[in-house]
Amino acid sequence: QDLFQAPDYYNLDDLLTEEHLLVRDAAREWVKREVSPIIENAAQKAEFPKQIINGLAEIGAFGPYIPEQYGGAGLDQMSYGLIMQEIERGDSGVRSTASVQSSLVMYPIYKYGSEEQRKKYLPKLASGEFMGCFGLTEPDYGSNPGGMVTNIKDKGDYFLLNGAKMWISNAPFADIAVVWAKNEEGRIKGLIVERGMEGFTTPETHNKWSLRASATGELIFDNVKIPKENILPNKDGLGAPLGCLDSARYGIAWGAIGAAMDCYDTALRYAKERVQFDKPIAGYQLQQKKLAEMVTEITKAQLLTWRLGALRNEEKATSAQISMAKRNNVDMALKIAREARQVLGAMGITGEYSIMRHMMNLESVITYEGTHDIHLLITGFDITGIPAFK
Ligand code: TGC
Ligand code: FAD
Repeated sequence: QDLFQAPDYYNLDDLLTEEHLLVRDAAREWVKREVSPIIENAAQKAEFPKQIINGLAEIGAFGPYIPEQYGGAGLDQMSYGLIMQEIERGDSGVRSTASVQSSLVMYPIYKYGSEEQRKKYLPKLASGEFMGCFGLTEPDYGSNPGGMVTNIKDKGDYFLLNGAKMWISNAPFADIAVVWAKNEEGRIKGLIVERGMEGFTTPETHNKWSLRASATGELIFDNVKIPKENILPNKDGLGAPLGCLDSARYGIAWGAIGAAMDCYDTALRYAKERVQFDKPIAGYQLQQKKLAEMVTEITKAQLLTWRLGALRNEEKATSAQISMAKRNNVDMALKIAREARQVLGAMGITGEYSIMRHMMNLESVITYEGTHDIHLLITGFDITGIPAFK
C-alpha cells in the first residue's frame, strides 16, 4: 500500500523494455527506502544528505549513459530519463545533484575532454568518490551566459583564471568544477578547476526557500593557476556549455514528471480518505476536476518525454524540442503541486507531506537550466527564425 504508485494512464510501460523497467524500479525502490525517510529533515535543516551519494552511484544516477569503460552505467536515454523521474519523485534537489554530476560534469569531460581527462575523472565521478559542479552563470550574466566576464590569460606553462560564478549547485562540497571562461580572444573555453587550487573558494549561498536539500554556492577565482592539461580541448564557444544543458534539460523534463506524480499520488490518496460533510472530498466535483486534470497533464508530459527519449536515442532530438519539454513539464509540475496542496487543505502546508517541498523546489527548477521565458523564446526562435532574446 505504501509503495509509490505511478500513474500510467496510457499504458506507457508497454513501450518500455525490460531493462528500462528494471532500472526504473530499482531507482524507485531505492528512493522509497533511502530518500523518502530522510529528505524532509534534510530540507528543513537546509543540508544536502551526503549519505545518499553511494546509493545514487549504485542506481546508476552518476553518468547513466556514459560508457561502462569510463565507469558509467552504459544505459540509453530512456533509462537516464526514468532514473531522473524516480529521483525527483523524492526531491528536485537530489535530482539536481545527479543532473549536475552526470550532464554538466561527466558529459563535458566525456564529450569535450582528452582521453587522459576521461580516465582521470570519469570513474571517480561515476562512483561518487569525486563530486562535481558546473560554473556557467555569473552575477551579471544569467540568461545571457555569452556575456560572461570570467576569463583566462595564457601565462606560458599555465592559464591564470579570474572571475566569479554564482548560483552553482554542489559548489560548496564539489571536488572539481567544470568552469566556462573567456580567453584573450573572447572565445569561451571549458576548464577543470580542482578544490585546493590556490585562489579558488566556494562560499555557500544561504537562506534559500527552495531546493533546500541541495547545496548551492559561488565559485570565486582569484588568480587561480590552471595547468594547461585541465583545459577541455575538443570544443569551445558558447555551444559547448549549451550542449551540456541540452542533456541536463532533457533529464529535468523527466524529473519534473516524478515530482508531479508524487504530488498527484499524495493528493489522490488524501482526497479518498479525508471526509468533510459526511463524504470523502474525492467525491466532490471540484476536487475531481483537480485530480482529473492532474492525471491528464501528467499523461501528456509522459508522452512528450517518451517520444523525446526515442529521438534522443536516435540522436535526432533538437535543442528546441528539448526546451519545449523542459518548459512544459516543469510548468505542469508546478501547477500540479499548487493544486495538490490545496486538496490537502491546511495539512498541505506541513512537512508531513511532500507537496509543499516539491512546490518550493520547482520554483528553482522553472528558473534554472533556462528560465520559463527563455525556453518560450527558444521555441519562438525555432518556429519564426527570428531571435527575440536581444
Ligand atoms: P546563440 O548565438 O543563439 O548561440 C551561441 C552558439 O550556441 C549554439 N547553441 C547551442 N548549442 C547546443 N545546444 C543548445 N541548446 C544551443 N543553443 C544555441 C548556437 O548554435 C551557437 O553556435 P555557433 O557555433 O553558431 O556559435 O546564443 P545567445 O547568446 O543568443 O543565447 C541563446 C540562449 C538565450 C538560448 C542561451 O544563452 C540560453 O540558453 N540561455 C539560458 C542560460 C541557461 O540555461 N543557463 C543555465 C546555467 S546551468 C544551470 O542552470 C544548472 S542548474 C543545475 C541543476 O540541475 O541543479
Ligand atoms: P535573469 O537572467 O536575470 O532573468 C530574470 C528574469 O528576466 C527572468 O524571468 C527571465 O526569464 C527574464 N529574462 C531574461 N532575459 C530575457 C529576455 N531576453 N527576454 C525576456 N525575458 C528575459 N547556474 C549554473 O551555471 N550552474 C548551476 O549549477 C546552477 N544551479 C542553480 C541552482 C539554483 C537553486 C538556482 C536558482 C539557479 C542555478 N543556476 C545555476 C543559475 C540559473 O541557471 C540562472 O538562475 C538562470 O539561468 C537565470 O538567470 P538569472 O537568475 O540571472 O535571471
